[in-house]
Amino acid sequence: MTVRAGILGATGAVGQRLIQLLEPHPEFEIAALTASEDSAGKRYDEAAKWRIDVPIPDSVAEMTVGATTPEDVPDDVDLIFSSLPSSVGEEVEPAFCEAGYIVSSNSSNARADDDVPLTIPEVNADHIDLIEVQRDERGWDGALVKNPNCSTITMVPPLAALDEAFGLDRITVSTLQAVSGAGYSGVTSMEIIDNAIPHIGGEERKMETESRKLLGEFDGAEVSWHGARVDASCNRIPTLDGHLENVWTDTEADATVEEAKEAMRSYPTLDLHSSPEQLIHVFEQPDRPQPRLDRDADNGMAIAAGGIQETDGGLQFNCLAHNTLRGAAGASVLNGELLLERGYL
Ligand code: 2RA
Repeated sequence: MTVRAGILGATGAVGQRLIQLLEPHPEFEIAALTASEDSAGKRYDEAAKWRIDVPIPDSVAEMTVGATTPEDVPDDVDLIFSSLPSSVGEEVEPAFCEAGYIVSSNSSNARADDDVPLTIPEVNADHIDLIEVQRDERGWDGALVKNPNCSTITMVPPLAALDEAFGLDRITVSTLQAVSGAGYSGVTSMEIIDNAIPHIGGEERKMETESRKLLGEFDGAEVSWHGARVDASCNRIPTLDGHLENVWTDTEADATVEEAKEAMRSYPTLDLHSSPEQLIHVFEQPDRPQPRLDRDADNGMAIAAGGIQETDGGLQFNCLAHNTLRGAAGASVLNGELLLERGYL
């Protein structure tokens, strides 16, 4: 089955990354692009005035952009990818679900809702079946599925590996986040060169709550959030792409560095590196394979972990991921693959 995909917010940084990942993808074809009212009716290459350094094929550049309403998206679109500002998403995404569309969303609204699947396929794929609860409660023919914040995605797979092996009592994280996480306003703010900004609005609470939902247990009816205490501090630094994070965990069981390495080494999509910054260059390879759920593929969508050390309470490690390729856009595409794999498309 080829999934006909629509992209809401197609002209933004994440929208452009979605085009980059979906256009060559064997299971998806881009069938609709939407953006602001001002852009509606224009060719994509006219509407997308501000461009990040990703290839936009002619077939997409020539497409006409619609307005971000269900009326402007063809009925035969099977899956909507959304990367809208949360203030827009909280209005628009339910309208698409009521109209019968399934939405794989990177927008931060509704991630904590009890009936909304918040998924990283390698970590908690079974949570996707919350869709059934959502449809019963909301009467939608469509469905809303969320991926977490890109900074959350970077740390949760390595944390899941340690949680499975040792149990986690407490998680503390300090992030060093690239400016591309802030989209247009971020990338143009490279004036922060030789500076660091010790706060990213709302980011800390997103990481603290989303990680507990992702690491929680799903019994078929509801998710019991993980009981670990999570504290986050988020910093913006002058790099273009790639979130680097320092994580401390208090483990329930004693854990050695070697045991932690083994737990991470065998966890899907984790690349264990002695120094995680090596990985960022993998994402920039022009011939990098597309994101796939295939655990064994060297798909370049891995999350680097490394620098594991023992601490008084447990372990400390570093992790790094490309925030718009493995985070944002890639996370939404991997959830699209999960929806397809589980028969929801
Ligand atoms: C950021 N994680 O980096 C947030 C949203 N992309 O700004």
